[in-house]
Amino acid sequence: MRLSRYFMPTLREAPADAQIVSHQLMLRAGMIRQEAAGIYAWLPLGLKVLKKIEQIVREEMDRAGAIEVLLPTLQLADLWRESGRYDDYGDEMLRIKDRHDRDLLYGPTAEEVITEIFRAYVKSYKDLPKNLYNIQWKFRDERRPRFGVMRGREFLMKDAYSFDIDEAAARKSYNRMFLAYLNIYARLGLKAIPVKADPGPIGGDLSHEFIILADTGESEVFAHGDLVEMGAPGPDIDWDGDLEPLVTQRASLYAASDEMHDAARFEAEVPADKRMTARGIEVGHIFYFGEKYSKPMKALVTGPDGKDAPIHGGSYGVGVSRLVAGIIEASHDEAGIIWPDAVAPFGVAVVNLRPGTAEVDAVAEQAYKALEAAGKEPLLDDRDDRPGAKFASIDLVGIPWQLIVGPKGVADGVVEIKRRATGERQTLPLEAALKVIAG
Ligand code: 5CA
Repeated sequence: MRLSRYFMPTLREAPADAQIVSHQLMLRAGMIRQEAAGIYAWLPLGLKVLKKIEQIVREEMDRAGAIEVLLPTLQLADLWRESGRYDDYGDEMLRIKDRHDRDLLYGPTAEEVITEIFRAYVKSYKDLPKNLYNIQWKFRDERRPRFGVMRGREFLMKDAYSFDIDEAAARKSYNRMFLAYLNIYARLGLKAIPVKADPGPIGGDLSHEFIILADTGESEVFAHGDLVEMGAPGPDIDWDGDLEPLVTQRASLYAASDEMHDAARFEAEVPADKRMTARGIEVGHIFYFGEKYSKPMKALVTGPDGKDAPIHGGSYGVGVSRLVAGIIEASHDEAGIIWPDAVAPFGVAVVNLRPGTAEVDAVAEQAYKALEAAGKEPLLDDRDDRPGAKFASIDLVGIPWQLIVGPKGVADGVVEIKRRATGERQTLPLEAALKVIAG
């Protein structure tokens, strides 16, 4: 991509109402534009990052044996009347009427829709287990949408739904998702802590939230200071064993407490010198709820004994659009965003310091083409601008590498490369520079 033809509307300053760093940086980097409270347009750079996160989530769901579907954003209220949640859900549900005066809603989640699909086709225990997932926009009419895409009203969620014959099998499905979640966050370069959680309006008796630590987070985590091994399932996690953890030993500073919602009990059990609280961002939430939806909605399968029984279900959410902000909270400096390579909108910026000078243009073009051929998704900064302004905007948008081509270097047969995360610079002949970046 040539920056002179791209659409990357960076801002020198963030609007005053952006309170947290990820919101400020997403606005300044030209990633999103607010269209209404909690409703955002995704601009090219933001969309690229969103799609990369979405793809990592998709790959890990597929690897864990879940199967992708695409559900509609609008749902029939009658389905929610069947489960009993239509009235319970309250003001967060955006209710809509169509021209026939039918009650619809913009889905805040999809347990009812997926249960309706499942019961239409699956009738026998022989077809279980099944896990269907969906990456789709959701709407929750949050009382206080804030912090940009961190708490939006419209947001992108991956939601997976498991169907099993009994509780033991369902807990295995739950544990597979638990492990897949650890793998997702590890690939995104995040340290996410699983915390036992309150199932809230989704229901059920077993639930974990996945929290990344950040001072600006809205979730409070009670933790103690022992080192724990993550990646391998925890003590209460029995998993199939055929799904390999990507991180076999990720030492984390914090073991999250099971008593997140019961601070008093927690404090009684953990010695004072090991107690601490931290703030964090909830980037995923998984639930085991058994027959909560299958019973009222009559999602029954015939078991080996010939009897029909409701399936045991779970649901598993990842906040895909929230993760864009979460990664920025975890990875930035005074100059701007520092994208982990896995989700960077471009792998490298080729910064031409003197566009219009034939020899400099030639080297910049050569670098750009080589990096494109190597699959590094280069952005060619061919803008007619001061070097300082170019560096500032490339640092701001967080591209992991810069390859800088200027008249002096070209005369000496070298270019400069800079790693965004460390600021480390090297001056090298072009071929050697390309090797460092493209591996
Ligand atoms: N049905 C279940 C699992 S599929 C469910 O809806 N879970 S949830 O309510 O916990 O949402 C899943 C994830 O979506 C959350 O962990 C969070 O990361 C993200 N999320 C929830 N509400 C918002 C919001 N208003 N803005 C951005 N992300 C959100």
